[in-house]
Amino acid sequence: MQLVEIPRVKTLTKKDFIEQYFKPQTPVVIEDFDDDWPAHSKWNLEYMKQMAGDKAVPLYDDRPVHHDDGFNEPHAEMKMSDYIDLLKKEPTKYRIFLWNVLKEVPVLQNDFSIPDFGIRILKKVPMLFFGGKNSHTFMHHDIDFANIFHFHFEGEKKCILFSQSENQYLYKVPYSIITHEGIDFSNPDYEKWPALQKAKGYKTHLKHGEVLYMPEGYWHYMKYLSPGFSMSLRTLAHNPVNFLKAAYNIFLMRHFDVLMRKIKGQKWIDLKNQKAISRTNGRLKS
Ligand SMILES: O=C(O)CCC(=O)C(=O)O
Repeated sequence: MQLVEIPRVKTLTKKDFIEQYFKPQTPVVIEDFDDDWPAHSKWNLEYMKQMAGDKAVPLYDDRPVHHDDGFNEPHAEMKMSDYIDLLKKEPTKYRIFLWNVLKEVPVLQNDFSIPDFGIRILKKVPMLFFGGKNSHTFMHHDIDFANIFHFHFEGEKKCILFSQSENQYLYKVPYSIITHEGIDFSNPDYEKWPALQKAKGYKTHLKHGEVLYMPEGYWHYMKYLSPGFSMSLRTLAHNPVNFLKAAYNIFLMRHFDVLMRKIKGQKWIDLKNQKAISRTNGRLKS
């Protein structure tokens, strides 16, 4: 993989964000964006335990997709206070993925405001993500091709991004939004996944108080180097083609995939994984 560092700025005006990053659809890290938010000084794992300790939270680990699973179905559940104790005690693969702060703990909204980057951010879906040391997400892109502003709190997280232009090298699994789950993007085996050598992408380490802008449909792999959490704010896809792809994913693709899992069982998952390999390696040869 040919990865360059994501550009970093201390602060960014609305005009510069639109001209230099949103229009060309290029990622950027803003280092000091949330300094004015109460969240900047308050949000850490202990505070989350105090504010949301009693909530039952859905957890995901890194097991491969199984045909019995629904689309993006959690693998376990725990009380938030127990989960945070676990994060602090030892490395764990369990992550919280897409947890709506507004719905679950509305009072946390007092700690941040919806920023004005010059594009309309959806107010109702501020999503939280948590992870233990060394836990990681699969490489995926968001189903809705959103522009994402990803604010990180406590700990450090490694992020690898690719734009949709790199799809041909990424072993994308058909009828899904993930790449082949066998790939370790932190240390890829190029003998097994030769096309990855051609993929051009971005990398960064995100720290407390930094915000990563991920343009529409960007693939992202996140590895928690220490326990921490992040909040993603999102917009609708602005590019009409991406908007249509989002509608197709949400209204057709995911339902078709769930139906095929029911009809064909594990064979469907295995077939999709084989196709991810044969299509990508086939294109590499031709
Ligand atoms: O950092 C994570 O745990 C996942 C983040 C993510 O997938 C997102 O913001 O869309």
